[in-house]
Amino acid sequence: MVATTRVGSVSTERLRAVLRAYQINSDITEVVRIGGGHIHHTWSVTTADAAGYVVQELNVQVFQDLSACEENLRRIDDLFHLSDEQREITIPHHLRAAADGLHVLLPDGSAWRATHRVEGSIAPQVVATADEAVVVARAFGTFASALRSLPGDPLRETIPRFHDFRWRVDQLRESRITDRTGRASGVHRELLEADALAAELLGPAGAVAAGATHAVHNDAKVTNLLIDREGGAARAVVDLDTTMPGSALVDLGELVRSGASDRAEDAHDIETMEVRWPVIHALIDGFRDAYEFSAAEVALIRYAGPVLAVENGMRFLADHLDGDTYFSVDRPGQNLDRARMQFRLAVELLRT
Ligand code: GN1
Ligand code: MG
Repeated sequence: MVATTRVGSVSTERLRAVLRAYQINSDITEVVRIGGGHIHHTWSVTTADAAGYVVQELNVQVFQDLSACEENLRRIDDLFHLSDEQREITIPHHLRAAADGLHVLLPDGSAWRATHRVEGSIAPQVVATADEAVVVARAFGTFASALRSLPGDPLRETIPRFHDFRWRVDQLRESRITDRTGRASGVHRELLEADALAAELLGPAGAVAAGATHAVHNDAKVTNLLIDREGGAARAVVDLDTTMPGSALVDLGELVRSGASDRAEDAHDIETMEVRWPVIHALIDGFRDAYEFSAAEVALIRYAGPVLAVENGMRFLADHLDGDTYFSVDRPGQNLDRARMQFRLAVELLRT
């Protein structure tokens, strides 16, 4: 058993308390921080009986309505795990705590969730090849397609106005005017770039997000898929808190903007960055293999990537101005780097 140590700002004592709430009393033998996500904090936890779990401390500033998340997750979980249909793609199995709840609250007020670990899987940070891109995009297309048959009422909105492009423009303007951290004068060029790109894409953005008839993932970045460590096959779609009514074009746009370059999302050296058109085409083809767009949607596919790049870029830039309160950062300027990368991507993607 490991003594009480701290791994990436969590103590094993807290993890033990979380697992106990799920009736798991076995000792913890290994804790590994899983990076990559900007919102929740995530650890891979192994217990003495060789079971593996993924334990997350939830960001309740971002997800303020945990009961909406809980209700949605339960229904998504049922769709993927209880229906008789054989599915090509799945999601991790959520652990159930007392009274069957998915979330647990510790006495300190923190909120947690745990799933069984998808053994033998990894979450690559970049898509390396066009073949990999097909696998990743087909998985998200399959996921969106499966959600078409979710019975009952629409899923609940877990974050209001999440893909409301115009509202994101307004939010950035507000952050610039408030200038809480005095950073606005240092990002004059980026603000002008955001204005120009947003003006160009306002119309297409409305069309891309419109027609939201069923639930989609809404955060379909390439890193939100687990693939098989050995064969590279898709294993499970993760990060399901934003799965709610939306547009499949938004999911495709997220895939394109997150898979278009071989650089990390916060790379410095973007001047020499080139978008990888074979990978982009593979992402589009892979998604369309599994998900049928209407003719009107097909006509908008070319805008999906640029719209989502600019939307994310505006959000990163606003957060930089606000003092990095939304997306987690490891260093100052990281959100600014992320914003620059997204604007650069949008320019490249619009060039054709
Ligand atoms: C966040 O949680 P994560 O890192 O998968 C964000 C997405 C952004 C993404 C940018 C709830 O996703 O909307 O596109 O960062 N999620 C939320 O990398 O805001
Ligand atoms: Mg994630």
